Amino acid sequence: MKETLSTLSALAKEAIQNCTTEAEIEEIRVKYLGKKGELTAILKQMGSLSPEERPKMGQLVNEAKQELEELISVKRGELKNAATELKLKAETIDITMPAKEVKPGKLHPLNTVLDDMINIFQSMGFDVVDGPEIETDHYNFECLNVPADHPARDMQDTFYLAENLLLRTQTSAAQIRTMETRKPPIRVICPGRVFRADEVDATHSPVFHQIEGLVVDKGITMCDLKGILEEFAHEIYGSDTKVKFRPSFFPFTEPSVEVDVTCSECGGKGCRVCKGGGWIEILGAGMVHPNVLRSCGIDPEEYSGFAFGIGLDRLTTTRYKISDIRLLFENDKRFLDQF
Ligand code: 2U9
Repeated sequence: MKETLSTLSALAKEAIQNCTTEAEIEEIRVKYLGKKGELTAILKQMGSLSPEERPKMGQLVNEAKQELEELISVKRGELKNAATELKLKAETIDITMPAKEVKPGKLHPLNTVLDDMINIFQSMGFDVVDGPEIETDHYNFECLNVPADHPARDMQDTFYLAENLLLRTQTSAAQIRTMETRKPPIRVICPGRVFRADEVDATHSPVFHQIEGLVVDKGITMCDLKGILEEFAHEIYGSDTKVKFRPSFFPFTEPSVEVDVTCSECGGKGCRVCKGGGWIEILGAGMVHPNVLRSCGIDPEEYSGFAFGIGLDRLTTTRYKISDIRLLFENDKRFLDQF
C-alpha cells in the first residue's frame, strides 16, 4: 500500500507540474483527490490493515494528500495569473486609434414642428391637454354630433377594436373630456396620434398626427376664430402670408371653414407645390355645434366656442419639402440625419 501511495503521489506531482490550463488542474484534482479519486481509494482500503499499521498508513496518506492539495493550489494560482496576463496583453488599448464618432440624438421633424406649434398656441394662452388613443364610440363620434349613418363610422374608415371601442380618428374626444371636467373659459389644444383605415400612399398613412384646438367662453364669435387662426398662420408661414377662409362642412362645427394660405414656395403665383392654384390648405375649423356643447353639459344659449384641426404631418412635409409622408414613420436614420 505504501508503494502504491508513493507511485500515485509521484504520478500526481508530475501531472501537476506538466499541466497548462485551469481545466486540466481541476481534472487532476478530481482524479487523485476527488470522492472517487485514486488517493481517496487508498484511504478506503485501510480497513484491511492491522490495527498497528493503520495509524501510520493513515498519516502517510494524509500527508501525501496535503502535499498534493498545496501543489494544486499553487499551480492553480500560477495558471490563473498567466491567463490574466495573456488576456490583458490581448486587450491592450491603442490610445493612438481615432475615437468612434458619437452622434447625438436629434428631434424628429414632426416633434420640431409640434414644438413650434405648441409654443405659438401657449403664447396665446392655450393649455395643452392629452387623452387616450383608444376611445369609445360615445366620445369619438356621438358627443361630436357625428350621426350613426356617417361614413366615418364605417368599418372601412375606422379601426374598431370591439363593438364600442376604437382607435380615435381625431383628438376631439380629449377636448370633450376637458369640457366635461372644466368650466368655461376653456382654451386648450390637444396634439396626438390619430388613426384612420386609409389606403397607404405618399400623402396618406393610417397613423397620422393632429393638433386640435378648442375655445369656449361667453361671447366667442367667428371674429375670435379668424383672429387666432390668422395669427397662427402668420407665426408659422411669416407675416406676409395671406390667409383665406372658405366655407366648408363638419358635423361638429357650424358654420365650418377651411383655411388656406398663400403658397410659401411661389408666394401665391402658382407652382408645382400648390398645383398651380397659389394657395395651400392648412386646417379646418368652425364654431362648435350647439349639440356638441350640450352633450358636454354646456348651455349653448350661455356659451359659444370655436374649434380647429390641423394635420401635423402635412405641415411637416411641406415645411421640409418631404415628398412622401411614409418617410416620417420609417425611422430610417439616413432620412432623420438630414434634420
Ligand atoms: C370639439 C369640437 C369640434 C375640430 C375640427 C377640423 C375642423 C378639421 C382636419 C384637419 C386635418 C382633420 O387631420 S385632419 O385631416 N380637421 O378640419 N377639426 S374642426 O373640431 C372640434 C374639436 C373638438 C369638442
